[in-house]
Amino acid sequence: MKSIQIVFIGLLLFLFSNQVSAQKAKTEKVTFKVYGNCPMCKSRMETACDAKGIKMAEWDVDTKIMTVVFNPAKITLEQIHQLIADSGHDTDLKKANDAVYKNLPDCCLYREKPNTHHD
Ligand SMILES: [Cu+2]
Repeated sequence: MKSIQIVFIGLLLFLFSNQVSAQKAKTEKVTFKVYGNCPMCKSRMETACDAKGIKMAEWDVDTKIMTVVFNPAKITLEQIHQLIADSGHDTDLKKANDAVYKNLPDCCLYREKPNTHHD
């Protein structure tokens, strides 16, 4: 009886691990440019990416490159660009709304002062 249970548990684990790898295969990794200045910008745009379908979002302050791992079945790349633009940051695809942009802290105004924090 015990051996049947072990075989059964083994089978469950096998099915489960297959499912996990199937989910992993569904994600896509992209990199694109997002304009911003500082760690505050980084946290703002990464928080904006805290959405369904986005597994990971990381922005590099120096290169201005955003790396996103997402599930295309749940969210489109265009929607991701829109989320970031909605937080006040221009991407190479979507421009942030001027009103939202103007509400950013002074040091984050990357359009007029792209070199804040680098002086
Ligand atoms: Cu900033």
